[in-house]
Amino acid sequence: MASNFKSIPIIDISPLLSKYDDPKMAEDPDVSEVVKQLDKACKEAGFFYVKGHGIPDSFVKEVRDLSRKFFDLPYDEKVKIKMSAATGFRGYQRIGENVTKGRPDMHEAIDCYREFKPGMYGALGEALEGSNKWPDLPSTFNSVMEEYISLLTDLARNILRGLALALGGLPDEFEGDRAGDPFWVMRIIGYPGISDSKGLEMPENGIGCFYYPISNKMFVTGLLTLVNQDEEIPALQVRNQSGEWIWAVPIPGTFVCNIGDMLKIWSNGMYESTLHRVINNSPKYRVSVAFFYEPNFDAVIEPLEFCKQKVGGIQKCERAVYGEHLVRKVLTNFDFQNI
Ligand SMILES: O=C(O)CCC(=O)C(=O)O
Repeated sequence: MASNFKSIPIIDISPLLSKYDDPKMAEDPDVSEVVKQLDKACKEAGFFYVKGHGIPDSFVKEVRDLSRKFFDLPYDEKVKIKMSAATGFRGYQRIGENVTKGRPDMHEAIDCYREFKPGMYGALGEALEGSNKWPDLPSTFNSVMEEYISLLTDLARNILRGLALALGGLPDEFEGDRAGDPFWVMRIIGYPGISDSKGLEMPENGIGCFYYPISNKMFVTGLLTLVNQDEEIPALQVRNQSGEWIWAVPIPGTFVCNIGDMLKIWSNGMYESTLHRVINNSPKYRVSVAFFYEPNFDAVIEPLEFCKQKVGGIQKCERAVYGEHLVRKVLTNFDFQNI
């Protein structure tokens, strides 16, 4: 449960990255300091910024710039990579197709998932079978995004090594059968400003805004999310224990990270995901790129033994199979009738 935090901590993770393959990383005082901060942030807010992550700001910005260029294209161009059940829920969705608690969300997006061989996950994986749908324009979109995914996968894996230590485990606790083959998800998202509905009506009680409680949002189901947010527009808010919405203001050179529901189970409830929402009350169009580092598709998630031992061996969270959880969310997340 989040505390009454008033701001979101900023953690310099560079010591963690420089020692990531050192078998004695846990004993390094600088790594220990990062681990302490990660633990505090996960217990108190479920959210933190990371700086010192090693990915050049110019590249992070290029990813946002290309996203903005794509969303600026006419609808006829964007819809060429339209998402549907037949594309394995990969591709472009227009404003209003993504639904939270029956209400259309005020964003458009391209969704992509880790690709896998058809049949690899049996009947359960069928819903997500398909190749990612990259647009022809801007022409470098595909190559830049593929490189970004590769960098973010490594970065998230290294942050998780720190989180594993923070929980009291070994650095590679989330490797192998757990999340060694992460079923990553990436959402490239555009939020119209208040005067920019792109010809679509705003929902009744949300001028230029959309709300999405984490518990109801499909992609916030896994381990760790890294958000590359527009540097100009504060829009992401995180709810503290007393219900106040705390701004996750854009901080250049950082990613905003939050922990997911599968980490709650693995940590036996020590860490918990936190409600958040995005409200773009500015007249400007906002872009963000959210990368979700997830468990292996077929991972069975149950509280880690050492996390159970901390509370007298009591199991506080129910087991889940990640792929089942994800597919259930995907299948209830879209309203294609809106198209
Ligand atoms: O756009 C953002 O700032 C946050 C996106 C996000 O966290 C999500 O889609 O779950």
